[in-house]
Amino acid sequence: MRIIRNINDQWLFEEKGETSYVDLPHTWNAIDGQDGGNDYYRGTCTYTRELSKEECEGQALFLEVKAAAMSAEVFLNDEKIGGHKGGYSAFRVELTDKLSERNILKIRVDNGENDSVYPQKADFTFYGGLYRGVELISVPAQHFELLKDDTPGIKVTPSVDLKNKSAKVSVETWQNGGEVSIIVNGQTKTVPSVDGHAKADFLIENVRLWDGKNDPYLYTAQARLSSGDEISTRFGCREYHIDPNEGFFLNGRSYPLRGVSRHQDLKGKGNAVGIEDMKADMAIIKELGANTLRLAHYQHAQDFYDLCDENGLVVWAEIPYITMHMKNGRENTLSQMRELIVQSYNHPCIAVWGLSNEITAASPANEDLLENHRQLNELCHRLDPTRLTTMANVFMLETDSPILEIPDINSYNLYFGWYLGDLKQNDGFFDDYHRTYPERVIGFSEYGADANPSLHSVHPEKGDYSEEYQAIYHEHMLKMIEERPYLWATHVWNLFDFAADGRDEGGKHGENQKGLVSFDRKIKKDAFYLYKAAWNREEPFVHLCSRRYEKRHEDVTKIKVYSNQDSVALYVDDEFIEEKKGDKIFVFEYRLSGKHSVKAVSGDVRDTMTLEKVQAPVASYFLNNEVKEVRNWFDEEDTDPSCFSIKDTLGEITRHPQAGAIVKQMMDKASSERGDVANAVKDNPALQKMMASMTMESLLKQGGADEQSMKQLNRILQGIRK
Ligand code: GCB
Repeated sequence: MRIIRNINDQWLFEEKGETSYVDLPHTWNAIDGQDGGNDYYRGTCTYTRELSKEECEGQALFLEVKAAAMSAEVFLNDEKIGGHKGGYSAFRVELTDKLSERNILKIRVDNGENDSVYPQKADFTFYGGLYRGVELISVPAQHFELLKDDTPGIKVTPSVDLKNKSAKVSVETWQNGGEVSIIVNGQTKTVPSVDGHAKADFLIENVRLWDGKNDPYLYTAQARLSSGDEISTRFGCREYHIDPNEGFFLNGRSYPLRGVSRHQDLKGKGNAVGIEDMKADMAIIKELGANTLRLAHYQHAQDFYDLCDENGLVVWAEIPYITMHMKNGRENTLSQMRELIVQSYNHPCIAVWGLSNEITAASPANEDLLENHRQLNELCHRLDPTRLTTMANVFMLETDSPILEIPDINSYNLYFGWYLGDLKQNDGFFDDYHRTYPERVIGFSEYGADANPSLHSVHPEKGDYSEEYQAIYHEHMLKMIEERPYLWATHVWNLFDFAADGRDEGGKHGENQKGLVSFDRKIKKDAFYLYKAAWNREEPFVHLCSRRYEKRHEDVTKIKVYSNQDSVALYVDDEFIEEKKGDKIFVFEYRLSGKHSVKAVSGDVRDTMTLEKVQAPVASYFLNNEVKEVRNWFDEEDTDPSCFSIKDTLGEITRHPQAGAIVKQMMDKASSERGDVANAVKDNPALQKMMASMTMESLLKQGGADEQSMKQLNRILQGIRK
């Protein structure tokens, strides 16, 4: 018999000499890790608990720590009995021979700076603590393996024959001797343990596939030893492959992966979330209709991979080898990857292993970094020949970098239209890449724009943090993705706002606000409904956008509706205004005069909001309460398209001798004034290429040019024929 007891209650917690009793899951950064200033406590804390006699019963006893962020040392009765490096994977320690009359367990956990444990530099809070709970596992003397990388002891490798509708299922177990009975789909096989390893193959005829969202069917494999120890795991039978032109295929048919990324933390709780929180997140993902998740930037809870199995989501799983390569960190990348794969191997949801994220952002792609990636890639293939490897590259990594040849498939994180550049550069980047490397698989691992749902704008602009700019940004991205079926997967950054204590922007402290949903999960921003309209075809809905922009000062206002229906009717104050046919986005105009109730209707579904005409723009809708003149002078100027203008890209302009000379002169002057930055651009061909595809208008705005000088340059360019 195997008895699993959670021991999550009543731990004596000590932080900087102060003690209190806490229950697990627990983090010490739930508040200071989320309030901005980048000043949350990073150091060592201890958790101590006496184990009762009953909890120590059994022939062999193991402690399982589901996660200890970021490193841990385990002591029993003051003797060190184990330790672990890495804050996102589980680890076990055997207690059996160390037990005495009274047993005091102490776990010292450390999230301080460290030059050999990842992550150390990244855009999220490195919460410390025992944030996924702790268990005691009591087993007979003869038992399945528990120690090696916290293995579940049972490994299932299905291989599907789509033509014959069958699956060969190979089940392996590890144990300290005896015979093993393995049961799969009603068939039992008894096999000997040879050198601690047993293996049995099964054939499932008329196999029911794990078929993504359509039918995420799960089988169970069980294994028993004569001692009574018993383990089981769920698994799914599925086949996938990826085509450089046509993208992802699941079970033989095209299944474009379109979805979001998720960080695991929650407002007020940090990373110490429970199963109910995870289920609530999954309900939101189901409502959105995504069919894939990038579970960034580290191993997530096994409970969450279970939820993905059950709900048919195709998952990208990764380790926190992120932003900055550390010369002492290689062993840690390998151990975190080994644990991720060993602990998560049986989940059918997982399709790819992510080697790293934006690793060249703060480190050169030197030989040490390349070798680290080669070893990771080789490790993934050795431990798991059934899955592909990938990595998420930063936008300024040149596409001919040798690092792109290491993983099986590629992906880029691009933020054109948010941190820099124009939305259209995203389109151009992928078109160029696909043209240059038609045989390579490419995906879009991150894209997003921050939005604070209390900020609003009638003329949304990059950098204004308005809910409206985020919506426009995603409208562009959704269309660009729909037009590029070769993208093997696309993941919005991020589904939820998350804690990044180093951030202090967009009217909030300590949050990255690129979420489609707020950090407390209470507000679904407009962009959420855009994707819902595209991805959730089952649940008819209409959604009125900018509902929080209630007090409007413009005379004629825009009323935008997102819907998965093909027509939407608008009513104001119960009077029918107009019905429009369309696809996902429906835009109406209405002249305001006082307070109105607005209703959007399609068939049986409706949404309502109130609007009110006010005399002046409401300051609280603007970042820092600074009311901006709501007009874009450029759109009001008459532009002759046969002549150059600042709407043309730098590349287009510089190719023309006369226009090019003018712009070059202007840029030389600017670079002599801004030395270092300009030199960095000069020496970086990837950045130069990027700038060439940006419009002059966007470059000027980014460089802080004022309206006058932009108008002046525009007038000069308008005098030059194309
Ligand atoms: C990235 C990183 C991610 C950040 C994101 C952002 O490229 O991979 O960790 O949170 O950008 O919002 O800047």
